[in-house]
Formats: sequence, structure tokens, C-alpha cells
Amino acid sequence: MTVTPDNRGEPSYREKVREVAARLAGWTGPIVLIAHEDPDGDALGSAVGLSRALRALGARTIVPVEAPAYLRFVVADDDLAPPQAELPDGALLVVLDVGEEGRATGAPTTGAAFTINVDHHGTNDRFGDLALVEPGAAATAMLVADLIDALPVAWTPELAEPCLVGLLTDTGILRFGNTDRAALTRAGSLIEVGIDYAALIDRLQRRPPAYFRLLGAVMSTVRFPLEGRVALAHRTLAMKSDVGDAGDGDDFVGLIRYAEGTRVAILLKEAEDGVKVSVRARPPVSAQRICLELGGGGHVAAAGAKVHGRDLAAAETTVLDAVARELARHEDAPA
Ligand SMILES: [Mn+2]
Repeated sequence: MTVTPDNRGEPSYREKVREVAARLAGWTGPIVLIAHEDPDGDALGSAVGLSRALRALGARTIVPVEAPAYLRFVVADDDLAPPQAELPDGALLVVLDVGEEGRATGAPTTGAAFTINVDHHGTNDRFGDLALVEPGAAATAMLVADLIDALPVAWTPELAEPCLVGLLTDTGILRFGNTDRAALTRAGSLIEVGIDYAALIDRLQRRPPAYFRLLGAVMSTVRFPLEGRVALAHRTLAMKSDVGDAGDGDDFVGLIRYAEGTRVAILLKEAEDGVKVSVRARPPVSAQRICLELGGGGHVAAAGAKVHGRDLAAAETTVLDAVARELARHEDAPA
């Protein structure tokens, strides 16, 4: 099955996919696949999907990625490996869904015999010996699916499910602004391989009961500063410990982003070593610009950063200053 995505139909892109696929298929040594820290469904799904395809071709793959609890259903016992202190001799390193090389985790990005960079972040500087980077792609899993199309391997549900999980994660289950025709077409063809879509969607959204108690605590903090143009909420460590194990798949910022009249949504999460900041923005306002200013990164619509110091009020001031500067760039644009 082959799907040619719309804006990825150019000869240069197809040529790059073939080049990467040939390099992967021809590698006789170990292949190590890593992703970004705090892996999400796209990071995990891309690594597992590509690893399974390469194993089907007889390759020895190592995937030192840690699956968060809510995504453990995606992986089998033998899919993942613990973090690797160094790369094995003659290793091909594949870095997936990593916008900035420093965010890669699981194994060092130095010492590989060859490094391939597969990603869809606009900030990716094309590190590595070969880079398949397409910011127009809704998910890295879209690029992995194109690679699997180009490999001499047959699609199976075991390959399709992790790719679909990656695509669904990064598109907010096909709802966000990056959900283009190519994403919908690819989702359809992955389902066609033999995925029970309703069951997968149900599984992806399940959370422990404590998650919903935490949701209540966080939602009770929602405010609308900067003349109502921002929806802002926070989560303290105490809220987390009060409810018990709420899991780690919270997308509370994805809920408050729909508050009428707002252009930016922010969730401040108190951590042991600082305050994690999740930002969502309605184009043309850029979450990426806000987070780059705060030393983080991500996409135009969704980005993140970490502010040092555990003081939530201080972090809020720092973040709202950055938001105000970004909003000022768009003063004339309609909300
Ligand atoms: Mn991604």
C-alpha cells in the first residue's frame, strides 16, 4: 500500500525517503532508534513502528525509549531496551521526532557509524549524516509510514498501530490545525491494514480515576489574564500527591485552549527542579516563539519550556511577559 502525501509528493522528498530506506535496509550492524525526552505517542510510536519494520527485515534493533504508563499498551515486551550508556560498535543511529539534538535521550548522539535524523519540527537544523526532515508533516510517524512504504516489508497491524498512535497523538486525534489531507488519508490507510479504530481511540483516552480528580484541582485554578486573551492554569506538586497516581498523559492545556476569546493557553506544572510550561496558541500567534524565548521549543501551535526555580508566581510573570510580547506582534490580527 502506498499513499503519496500532498505536499510531500515532490521528487526531492520521495528521493530522500528512498535514500533513507535504502540505508536502513542495507545496514548489517545494529540499529539504535532513539527519540526525545519525555516521549509522547509520536516519539514512541515512530521508534517502535520503524523498529518492528526493520526487525521484519532481519535487522537487530535497539530502542532505548521509556514508554509512559498511558502508552504501554502500544509496546510488546521485547520492543524496548533500557537507556544505553554508549552505542554498540558499527551502530546506525536513528533519531526520531527530535527537533533539537540536545533533546534526544536514551543513548548518546555521538559515536555512531552513521546517524539518520527523521523529524517534523520546524526548528530541526538537519543534524546527522542524513536527514529526513519535513515540517509540513503532521507527525514524525507520517515520515516513518512513508519509510515503511519504501522498505521491502508488508504492512501488518503490528506496524500500523504504533504509526497510527503517533499520528493521532500529534494531531489531537485528527482535530488540530496540522490535520491535513495527507494525515487523514494516511490514517485511513493505516486503519485499513487491520486496526480496530474505535477500540484504539478508547484505549488512547483512558486514564486512571485519579487523573480526573487532578483535572478538577487544576481546572479550579483557571484564570484569564491579559484582558482575557490568555487561559492560564497551574498544577502544584501537592495537587499531584493529593490525588495519587494520575498517570502522566495530562492534556489539561488542550482543554482550556478552547476558552472563548483566548489566543494562548498555558499550563504551569510545578516540578522538583523548576516549573514546566505547556503552551498552546491559535495561529498566527506562535507557541513556538513564546517557548523559544523561554529556552524551550516545539511547534507553532503547541510548544513547551521549563522555567528554573519552583516559584509558580515568578514563573507566571516570566511566561506572561513572553506571551504579551508575542501577542503584541499580532495586535491587528483578529482573535
Ligand atoms: Mn512529533
